[in-house]
Amino acid sequence: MIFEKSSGWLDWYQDPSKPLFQLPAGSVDAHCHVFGPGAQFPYAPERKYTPCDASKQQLFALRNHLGFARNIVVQATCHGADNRAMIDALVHSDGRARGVATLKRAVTDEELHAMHEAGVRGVRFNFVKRLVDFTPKDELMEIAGRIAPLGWHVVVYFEAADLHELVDFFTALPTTVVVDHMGRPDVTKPVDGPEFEMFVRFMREYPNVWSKVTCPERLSVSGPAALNGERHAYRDVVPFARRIVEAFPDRVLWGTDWPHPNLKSHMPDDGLLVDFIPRIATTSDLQRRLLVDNPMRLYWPEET
Ligand code: 0GY
Repeated sequence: MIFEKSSGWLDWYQDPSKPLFQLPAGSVDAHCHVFGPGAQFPYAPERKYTPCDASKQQLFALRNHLGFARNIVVQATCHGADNRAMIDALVHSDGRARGVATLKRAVTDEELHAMHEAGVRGVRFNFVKRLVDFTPKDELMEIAGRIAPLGWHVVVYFEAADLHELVDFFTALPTTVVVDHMGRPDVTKPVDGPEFEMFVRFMREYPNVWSKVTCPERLSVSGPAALNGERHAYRDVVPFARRIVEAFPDRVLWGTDWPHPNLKSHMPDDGLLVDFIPRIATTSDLQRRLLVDNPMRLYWPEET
């Protein structure tokens, strides 16, 4: 499938391959974004990067091409706390997308209820310094207290080195907490070394903590090169993701991260990313939980 390329895009992968792995029926791409289009939904003045436009129509075309049934559209930092592009995608998805917003404490109850109506089910707190300016933790805790009664959860994004400093805040949150990209482990370190062990212990000790086993393309040092001509890209990330999937099979999610903001080294082939899944979830039972049961329980609980 070739996406039609409009002017002004940077080069995200235009011709994703068809995955060899057949996704289970009802699979959810639980981490992806829409960007703009900037002419309709301007990027935030405080953004740290300006992305290529990546529209809802392109996201839905990719969903169908890869074989997903639904999407979770996560508000990206380049749109700040202006959630209109993300919400526009939800309301045009025929009920097949739900979302995660970025909020400021000034948000009104009416706005929260309108977002819920549109399909928002979570709020994202981003602690990655290259992406966002600092927000005081008391403001974040106040927001968490306001979204908890709606049944929403908190998605957190941070660097592995910052976990020890954030643990107390995360464990005080009154909701389910979903960690982006396994807390960004350094995959050149041992999978059973102290840094990743700390993340595993964090999940073990706090049963309300979930993890997205996402973004091998961001974490990998070995990169996308296929091994022996097979579709075995990002092999250095496999032991980390597999460990989390096997230890916490009911608290993991998977997503493409399309359109892969901010990647400098390469743009991944989303078909190759889908073929990463059976290497980290090695049985059909683990695959169904990762791709269907868990995201449905979190985002469409009324259907489970
Ligand atoms: C991701 C990762 C990144 C960017 C964002 O919201 C964002 O801008 O999340 C990143 O640069 O690591 O999950 O999309």
